[in-house]
Amino acid sequence: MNVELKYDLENVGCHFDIKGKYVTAEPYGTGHINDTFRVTYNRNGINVLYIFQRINPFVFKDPAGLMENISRVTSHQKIKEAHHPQASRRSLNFVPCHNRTLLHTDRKNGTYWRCYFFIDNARTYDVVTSPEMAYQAAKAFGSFQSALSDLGGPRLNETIPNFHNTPKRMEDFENVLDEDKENRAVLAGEEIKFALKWKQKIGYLLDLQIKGEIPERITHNDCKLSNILIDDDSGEGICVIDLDTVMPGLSLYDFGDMVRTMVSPSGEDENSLSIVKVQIPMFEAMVKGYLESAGDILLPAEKENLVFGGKLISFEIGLRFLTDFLEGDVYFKTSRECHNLDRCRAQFRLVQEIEKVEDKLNACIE
Ligand code: ADP
Ligand code: GN1
Ligand code: MG
Repeated sequence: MNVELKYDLENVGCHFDIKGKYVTAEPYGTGHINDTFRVTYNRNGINVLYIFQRINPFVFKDPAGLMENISRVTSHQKIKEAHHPQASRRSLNFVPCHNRTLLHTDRKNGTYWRCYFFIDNARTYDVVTSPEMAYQAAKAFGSFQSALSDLGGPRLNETIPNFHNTPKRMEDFENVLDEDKENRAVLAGEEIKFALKWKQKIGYLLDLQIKGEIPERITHNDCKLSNILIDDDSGEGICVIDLDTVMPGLSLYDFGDMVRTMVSPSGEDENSLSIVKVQIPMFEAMVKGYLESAGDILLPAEKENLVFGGKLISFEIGLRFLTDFLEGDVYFKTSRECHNLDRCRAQFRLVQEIEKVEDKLNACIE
């Protein structure tokens, strides 16, 4: 169904403290989880844009805890960026509801909405187009991690428990595979074999954490290229978005997701697998950007495992796509048949491509 028609966005907007008259709304972005719209209001003859987002209730069970995290994180970013001439574009800004809360609760449908000021003159990309873009995006994600390294107060809420616990993801996969309720395992024989073969490597980062070699940090946990707004004029990564999974994690989960989404010229769901490959200049640019902004906070074991982080997260997200394919596409939005299987194949191919050039990639870090 067309998501635009599912919601009365003008009515949703009535709950937020927006000045002006509703004009129009359109689905926006390429996120797999929430429903996002760009909404136009007319205020004294001038069009003003907002982002309305319906939080996916199947995925996020504690919207209040999630918004508490985002408020704390964006407030901290604002303190750090206070003197920047473009401060208002460098972190997300909410439009509150009339009752001053940040979420509009639609009790009838059991859903939650939020509204952001639209950050203009910037966009997200699904595929990296230059080393400069990889550098800028990685630098911005690194600054984000670094800025949050001194966030005070209690531990952030875990908005999705065990989000990057790869052994737990493997357990979920094996349960879904045992059940094979959609009879799809037959379509994914090679991928299932690949997943099971990787099983002995997936606890490595958690083991390093237990040994105290890598620390828990506040991480973004969804550092894909399309979660950073790139400024149209300067090309700078100006605003890290999609903060729903900001919570305690490992820095290598974030760097790993950057590798997953920035080294290959292919999209995440590329079905010509020969296009999936590692472009060393992109990796070099990413390492440079990330270490420039986060290098000072990282420990040696974190720097030494950047390439492993890339492999692990590419594998883990591939495993999640495979699990969802076997389960009947209940989690990630899909727009074609076998979409999740295609996504899985592209991630697993990337793991293999990274393995082929691992030594060269490690040499870039040194
Ligand atoms: P999802 O959780 O579904 O991935 P995102 O929070 O990533 O949703 O938002 C989806 C898209 O909406 C982004 O890729 C981006 O293009 C756009 N977007 C989100 N927030 C803003 C904002 N404040 N200003 C401009 N564009 C935004
Ligand atoms: C989802 O929301 P979005 O599209 O930015 C997913 C990530 C995956 C990503 C794969 C909450 O991110 O974990 O890595 O798809 N988010 C959630 O593209 O599961
Ligand atoms: Mg997103």
